[in-house]
Amino acid sequence: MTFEHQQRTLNRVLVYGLGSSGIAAVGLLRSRGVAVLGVDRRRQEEIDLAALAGPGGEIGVELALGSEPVDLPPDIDAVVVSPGVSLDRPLLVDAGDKGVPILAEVELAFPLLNGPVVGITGSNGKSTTTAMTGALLRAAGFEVEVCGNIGVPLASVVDGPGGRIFVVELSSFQLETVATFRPRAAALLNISPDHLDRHKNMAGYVAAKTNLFARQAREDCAVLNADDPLVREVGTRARKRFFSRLGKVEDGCHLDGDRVVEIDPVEGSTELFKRSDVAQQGEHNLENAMAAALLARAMGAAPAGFSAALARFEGLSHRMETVALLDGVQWIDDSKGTNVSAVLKSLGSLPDGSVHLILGGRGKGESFEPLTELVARKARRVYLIGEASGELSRTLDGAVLEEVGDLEEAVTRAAREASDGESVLLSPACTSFDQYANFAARGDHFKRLVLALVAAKARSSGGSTGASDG
Ligand code: UMA
Repeated sequence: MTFEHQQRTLNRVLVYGLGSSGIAAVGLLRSRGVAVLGVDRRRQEEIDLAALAGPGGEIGVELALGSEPVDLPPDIDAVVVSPGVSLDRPLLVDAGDKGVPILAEVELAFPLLNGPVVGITGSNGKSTTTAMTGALLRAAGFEVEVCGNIGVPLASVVDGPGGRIFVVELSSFQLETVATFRPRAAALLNISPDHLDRHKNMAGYVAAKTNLFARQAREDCAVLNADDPLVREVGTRARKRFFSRLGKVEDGCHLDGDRVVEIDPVEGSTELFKRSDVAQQGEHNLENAMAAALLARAMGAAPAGFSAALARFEGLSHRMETVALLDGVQWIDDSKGTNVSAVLKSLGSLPDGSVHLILGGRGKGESFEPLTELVARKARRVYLIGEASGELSRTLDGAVLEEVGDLEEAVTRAAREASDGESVLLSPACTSFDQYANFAARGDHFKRLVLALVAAKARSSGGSTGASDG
């Protein structure tokens, strides 16, 4: 069987990285009869071989594990690269030199989709907006696949009934290597420094993000944040629709008192929902809801069900998620707060002088300087963990800092220090990769530690804890 993909015949493909994205790519390629060579720096015992197995339980894939080849092996027609693999890896440089195409997993999946695509990117809020867009479309009666960087690889949902809308969260890593990916509607929520260790500088990062719009045509829709100067100026052939929390727009949506109103140059104005319908706290969640509503409108959704869907929307794990209220202290998991601007938002939503903040992990090459003033104002104490502790400690003068090493110690110290009416916030401004597999594993560990405190308290007080799970 031969497999035609973007006018190329693929007989043998190298899949680089065997995490969730790579495993989905392997499954898709194998189902199309393509021979696969799977490469990963991890050893065989660290790879989820069961997930890699085909329908009959057989692996059926050649594997090169435990180290990464420097040269591209012979007879490879394309390389599918996992988002976490940097394009400067020698094998990928060699593939580029030899003219062998390097495809993102989303690029592999895109031409095989049997429905239109909504693409969502931005430095912060993209998972929430992706889930919200899915909820609004479902409320309007559409079949939806919510997927991409949110945790469900696009390649894993290719095969399924027709008529689905694919609502895809896209990271800058995924967008670096797309060449034909063209969403019918796409949103850029905001841009602030992130992943600069990978993209080298802000220009590289912005170029990856805006690559989402590069192939859109006039009949497509680009949803842009009018309040973000970098986003406002994005160039695209698509119809630009803006959302604004702060001003008025001519095409898109803005606030009119409590009402979020859509403005269409032809159709006039329509109420989409009320600001008070948005169940999640914080101005950024209002922005996320505005973007989601414009995307859903672009796909033909009537706004009648938007208010109820936003009011029902539960929010995502590890994003300002209250884990427990213990002796009047609110324990909040914001493990997804992996950059400075995310922490500015999470910390900004809490009262001055009341926060025990857990910061640190692996830095991404961005300066922590913008945190200084807000941390000094909001945080009663800061507990520093992971590789970035030293840099954070040098930067955040003016705050009460403790270098505690890891999360377990941070939780122990915060439990001792925090008192009624205060909160303990894990919002680290860093990736988790120095100590965990990913932000979810870090957030889950935090939750386990907090729930152990709740259980210990219950034991010591004979059942009555004064605690509630959030
Ligand atoms: N690997 C190598 N060599 C390298 C780098 C990695 O062999 O140089 C291997 C690792 O050993 C590992 C595999 O590649 O086995 C990991 O691949 P990956 O890091 O791309 O992770 P996946 O499990 O495939 O998950 C990816 C996204 N991960 C990243 O972008 C880092 C997930 O986003 C996404 O949910 C998933 O695909 C499905 O689409 C996570 C993320 O942290 C949530 N994203 C970043 C963010 O949101 O900020 C961008």
